[in-house]
Amino acid sequence: MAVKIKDLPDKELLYGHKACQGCGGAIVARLALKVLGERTCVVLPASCISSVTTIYPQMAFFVNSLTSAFPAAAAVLSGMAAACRAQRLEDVTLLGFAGDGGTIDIGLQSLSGAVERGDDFLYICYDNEAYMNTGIQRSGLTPYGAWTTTTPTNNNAVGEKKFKKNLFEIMMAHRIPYCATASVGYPLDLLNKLAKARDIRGPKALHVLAPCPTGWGHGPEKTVEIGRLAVETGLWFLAEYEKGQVKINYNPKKFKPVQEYLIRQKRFRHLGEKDIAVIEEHRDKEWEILKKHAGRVE
Ligand SMILES: Cc1ncc(C[n+]2csc(CCOP(=O)(O)OP(=O)(O)O)c2C)c(N)n1
Ligand code: SF4
Ligand SMILES: [Mg+2]
Repeated sequence: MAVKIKDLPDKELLYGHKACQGCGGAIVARLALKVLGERTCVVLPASCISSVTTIYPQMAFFVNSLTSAFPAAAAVLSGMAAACRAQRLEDVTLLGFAGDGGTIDIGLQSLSGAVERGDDFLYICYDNEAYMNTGIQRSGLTPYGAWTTTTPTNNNAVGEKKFKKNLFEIMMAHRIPYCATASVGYPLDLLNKLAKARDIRGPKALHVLAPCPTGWGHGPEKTVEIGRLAVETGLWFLAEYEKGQVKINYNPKKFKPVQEYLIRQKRFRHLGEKDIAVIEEHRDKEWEILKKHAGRVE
């Protein structure tokens, strides 16, 4: 059944954290707990969200939470799933909440192993497209052209020269029971995907675009707008994979010009027309692949 905003509990399970104003990752965590509820145990690998929520004694999660080693979130979730089975705890939701670096780079093998084992957990990658907690270094999910401290843009350099890895496809390749992409720009879509994931047994993964005002260079009040523009320009996509089928949740006839998204962020301000053409060409190729997936049943 579709989630309605008015049905969400008033009770907050994440508050008093020290994230920057407008932090997309903090929005994702707050919304996740609204849907998943008090019987949630969160595993947080080293990241912005683990740092800003666990400044003792001002702990911000009002559910059980555990900070894991950077590569180990999904392995810890597997251990917790075994403990739940041993104690016959069936009403607990195990939630991994990791950044892009902690997921697509150092955490990928532990995530792959846990998904392969078929343990019952939900893994959320909040994607702010760089290692923000340690000072904005690039990750395997940093987009083409972005400035970071390890992809400098002086002397007309383009910034990041590679394209984002595709976590959605990586999870699909595991034949995971459910995975989806989402954006803080579409909170209802995110809430519904959280609810669906909560009710499916086995491993589930959500990849959520989570703008970061500090690392992306936009105003804190623009987080949701930027999250929407990413989707409307086709640079991010909303899709689900379930029972071997891909569904595209938002498929515009025409994308907005990518400049509308790029121009609002300081990390892209050095880009010229040639770079923008590269970004658009890559976007169109990615959409062709996505549409092919959506037309196929496994
Ligand atoms: C093995 C190991 N290497 C490096 C670090 C330092 N470290 C802590 S958080 C972090 C960046 C995390 O980036 P990401 O997962 O994208 O989360 P974000 O901070 O962007 O929210 C790094 C490199 C660490 N804690 N452990
Ligand atoms: S640096 Fe970015 S991800 Fe980290 S707390 Fe600030 S806004 Fe959130
Ligand atoms: Mg990050």
